[in-house]
Amino acid sequence: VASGTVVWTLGAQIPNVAQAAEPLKSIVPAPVSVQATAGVTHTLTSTSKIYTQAGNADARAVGDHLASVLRRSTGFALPVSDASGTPADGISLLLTGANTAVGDQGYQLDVTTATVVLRANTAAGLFGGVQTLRQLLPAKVEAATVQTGPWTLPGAAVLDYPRFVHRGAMLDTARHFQPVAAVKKYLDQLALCKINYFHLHLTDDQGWRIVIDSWPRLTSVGGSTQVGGGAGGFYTKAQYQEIIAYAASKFITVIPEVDLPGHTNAALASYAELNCNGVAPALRTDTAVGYSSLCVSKAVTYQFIDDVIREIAALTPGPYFHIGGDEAQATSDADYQTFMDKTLPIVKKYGKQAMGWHEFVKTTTDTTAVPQFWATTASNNVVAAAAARGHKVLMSPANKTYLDMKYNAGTPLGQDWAGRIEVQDAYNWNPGAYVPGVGESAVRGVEAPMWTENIVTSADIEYMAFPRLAAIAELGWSPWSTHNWDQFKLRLAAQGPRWSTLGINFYRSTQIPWE
Ligand code: TNX
Repeated sequence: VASGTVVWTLGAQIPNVAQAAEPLKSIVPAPVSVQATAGVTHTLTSTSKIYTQAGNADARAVGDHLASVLRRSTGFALPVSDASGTPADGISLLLTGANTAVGDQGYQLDVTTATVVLRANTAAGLFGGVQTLRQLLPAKVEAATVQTGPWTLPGAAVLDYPRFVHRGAMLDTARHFQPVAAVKKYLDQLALCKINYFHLHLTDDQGWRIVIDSWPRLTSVGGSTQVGGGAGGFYTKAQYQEIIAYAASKFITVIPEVDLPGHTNAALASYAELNCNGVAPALRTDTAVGYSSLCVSKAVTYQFIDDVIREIAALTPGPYFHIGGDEAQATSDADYQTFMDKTLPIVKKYGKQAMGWHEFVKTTTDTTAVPQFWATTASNNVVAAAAARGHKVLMSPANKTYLDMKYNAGTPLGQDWAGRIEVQDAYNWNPGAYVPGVGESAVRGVEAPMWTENIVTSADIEYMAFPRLAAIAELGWSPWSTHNWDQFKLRLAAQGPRWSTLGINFYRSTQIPWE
């Protein structure tokens, strides 16, 4: 380490912390390691340039994304062009020379007086590095209109890569339909936190939200209402693809969910033949759960499932298909087993890997099936047995990660069946040592679900997601050695002005000393 450098790992004993520039101490999620170069800064000017790996369209797209963020607030031209070698000025986004430790999602960021250099092995890594770079500039860099500088970054060397391969967020578009614009807005916010999977809950008792050409009444009837009786809505196939492409531009993979065999009243109301008694029930706009089931004994049920999975899989580039499987109280255990025995091979047939709420995993020994743990009690035999067989588990304990839970008794939105979740509750647990028998190596990652029984607008989503989403994202990204509430709350506090500038309606928890 050269003299003049302050080196520390966040969460460990921080030497000379006073010497480090404030933004370097406030990155969320916390990087693996940060070195501050005392006395060095880099200032963007009207002649600054952005260079990207020559001949690489994906790196260029990340450079264009960075330029669009910076142009809005700085007013600078920031032309983007091919890098030749390692440029001697400007901001460079390079796919060469990265420390091998950064893997396929991490990055290395070096800020010197003359240059800002991001290095990664993939464009996804560069994109993650850009999210960190944004946090090294003043909060007003996030403004939509031109602001006054200076636009100064602290001298630094950051080395960073995720703890888990999967940092996810889910949005329930069934209970309250979420228009494409609202989904895109949430995707913008997820990207800030280095979230890389977006789980789209597309069907439930109260609504079916995606067009299936071979079963058109699913949306014309099943998509026509929502909780509370509003007009509902649905995505056309083109709109679903628009969401996927928008997510992909932020290196986020979409996981579609069709919740089966329960949570299916909207489908049952749309097609009488899917019901064992041949009678279509009424559409439902209440929030009860556990009363609906597809008819396990009818052949038409599996024709329906084949068509639905085939049509959605054909539009979905990501490797996962989420089949729900939760709260199937209206399906007997034997029928549930029969149902999964017939449905899981259909997911495979269309080239996808099955994901489901954790109870489905008791029906299969196929270790490519991913259980999503959502219980409120950590000890869980079904999930521990799955981990022992070799399944990788996605962690969404409802009393830690459910973004629809109230923060406290005074929270106007949300529910509290899994408890109330203040920011510290969302942060203070270890996904790699939470469920007995499901250790670090059996964990695929974390996901924060947003159910929308009484969450309607983007403002509602933001209020419930922020700041807890940042806590869950940090648990998924940052090394456990950085885990420290007293430091995390200060880092979160520094995000407040950024979120305000971005117009995010975050909850100003009294646990956080907001700046
Ligand atoms: C339980 S968690 C559900 C959802 C509800 C949610 C509300 C899970 C797999 N199922 O159907 O929307 O609680 O918090």
